[in-house]
Amino acid sequence: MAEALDTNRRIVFTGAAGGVGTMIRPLLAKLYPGLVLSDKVEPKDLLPSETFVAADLANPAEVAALVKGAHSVIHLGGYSVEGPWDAILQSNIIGCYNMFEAARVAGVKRLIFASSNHAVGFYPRRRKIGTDLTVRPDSRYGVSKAFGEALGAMYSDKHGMSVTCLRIGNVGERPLDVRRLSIWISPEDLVQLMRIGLEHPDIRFDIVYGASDNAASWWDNSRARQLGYRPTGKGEDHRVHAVAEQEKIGPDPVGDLFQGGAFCSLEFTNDVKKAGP
Ligand code: 15L
Repeated sequence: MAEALDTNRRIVFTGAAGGVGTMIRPLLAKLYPGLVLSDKVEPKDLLPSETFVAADLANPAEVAALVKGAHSVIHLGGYSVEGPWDAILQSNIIGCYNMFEAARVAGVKRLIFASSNHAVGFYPRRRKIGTDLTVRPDSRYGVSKAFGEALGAMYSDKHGMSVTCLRIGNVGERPLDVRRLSIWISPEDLVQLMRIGLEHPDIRFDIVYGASDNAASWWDNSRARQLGYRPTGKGEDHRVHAVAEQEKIGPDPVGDLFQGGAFCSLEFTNDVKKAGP
């Protein structure tokens, strides 16, 4: 039987003070009154109605205290771009492990993990990809997201946790450039995917793409659709803006070939013909 939905249950939301967290906080709060926001530092605009618990993901005791009594976790916290190894290691590798392990110990039932397109950033733009394929990270950051997906699979298979990995493209009010026409997701559509992860009765372990209904998409998101995802954002509605912004950026001989864009060209020393599958 499907588990009864209690929207008042404790749902821990990490990374609440970050860019994406700030965009979706009000949307989630309307749906889940039991939402507990977390980050290293309290957001400046915290409302009296919002609950906040500070936690450093690299500190296992703080993460354990945060998830105690939680039914579900939305794990957006961590380093959100390419960075030095130690920063990625502390926030996204150790931090992500601390979160999954604390969630297991606390008996958390569902975990939504914010993965990223950069776990598969070296796939060429001309290729349409699903989620059932080898990861091709384009950065240390992308590797950390692939690690988080792998942790999710292990905690699901070994401990029965329901885990949904959202391979997020780029979240915002509209696509920022031509690449983002293929990977953009509106805050509303992202929350729709999180809702599926928090409520769908059939999820054991799933990876879906965090993308709106983009005509230029490089991703086969049929699993998300099967789970009931009906995105309302359409990247093409913003094409004129995206093309104008792209003209200001100019060409990137490496990044323009691959889905991960500039993350691929960062520190790149290979022959471009030998990169990617
Ligand atoms: C991401 O994963 C990052 O968190 C975000 O800052 C963007 O760079 C995005 O990917 C993107 O690929 O546009």
